Amino acid sequence: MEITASHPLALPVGVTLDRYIMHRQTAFPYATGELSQLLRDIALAGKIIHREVNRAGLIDLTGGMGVQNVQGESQQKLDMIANIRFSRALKNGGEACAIISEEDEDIIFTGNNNGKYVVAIDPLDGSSNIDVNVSIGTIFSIYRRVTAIGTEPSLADFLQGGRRQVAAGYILYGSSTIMVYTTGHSANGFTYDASLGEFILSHPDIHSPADGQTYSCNDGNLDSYEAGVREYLTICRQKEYTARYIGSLVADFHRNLLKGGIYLYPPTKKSPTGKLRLLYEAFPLAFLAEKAGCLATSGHQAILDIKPTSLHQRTPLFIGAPVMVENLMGHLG
Ligand code: FBP
Repeated sequence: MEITASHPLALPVGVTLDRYIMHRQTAFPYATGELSQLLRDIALAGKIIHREVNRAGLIDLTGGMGVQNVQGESQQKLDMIANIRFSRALKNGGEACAIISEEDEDIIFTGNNNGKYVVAIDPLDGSSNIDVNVSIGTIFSIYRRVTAIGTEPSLADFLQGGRRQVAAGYILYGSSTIMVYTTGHSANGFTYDASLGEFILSHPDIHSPADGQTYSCNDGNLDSYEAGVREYLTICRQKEYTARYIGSLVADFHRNLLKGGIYLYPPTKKSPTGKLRLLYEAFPLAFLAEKAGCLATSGHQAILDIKPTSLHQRTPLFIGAPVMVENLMGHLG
């Protein structure tokens, strides 16, 4: 059998996440490899969750735990599994001195007080979709601590503000599993090849379209949206834009990032300050979005300029193609 240049066997395997991280690290002479290792620890936990999500129906990992998390939401079994897996990977990795998670009320101290970083994480986003085989994801945000290395980390390490993130991203468990992240320069996506056990660079240097024709919001909340949001959505419909709402923020965000679009979760009667959490949903996606040329706002200010005051505070979120977000802002007071 002749292996021509276009034959699949002739194609290079591609750039693995590990190799990409090492390559990027050489760009920073002062880099010590701790952030690189932390990203690897997150990727490792992502591979394990990929496996658990794929076989959830076979190993009784679907359904609720019968308990509520700090958000007052019923905790799904996979929420708990993902939370344990990420916490364990970060503890064993040794680079993170503390974690906050959507599933835990308080700061999780890893015991690695010599760790330079803290991590804010939504272990499994899109909980309402877990049992019905719809895409779900993990969202993470990393800060260099402000407290002294060797001491016990504190709240101050987590309330630094979105522009102080040193890395942020998500892992989407969808038709394929993809990890998309930034360390403050470009946004890159790595698709998981389970046969190799490797994340492979598949979406280098993502630049999102400046405009789009897709809007993502829970239409069921329409009546409780403020007038300006309803005005904007009416114009989207008049322009025959496409409504797409998966109900998993990571999945809706990923589609809009690649194809152009806007995701809206405005204040509602049920969630007057917005539903989404600032530290481990809005900040990381806003940090990534801005590196890909998108905008993210609360309706009053850029998400990354919000001064955080508590671990699980919520915010309205409008994020996506800059032209669409600016048009929306034109309708908000
Ligand atoms: P969690 O599942 O992590 O709590 O995230 C919140 C979320 O599920 C987002 O993923 C999603 O976009 C939104 O809430 C869906 O909310 P609603 O069901 O109110 O439309």
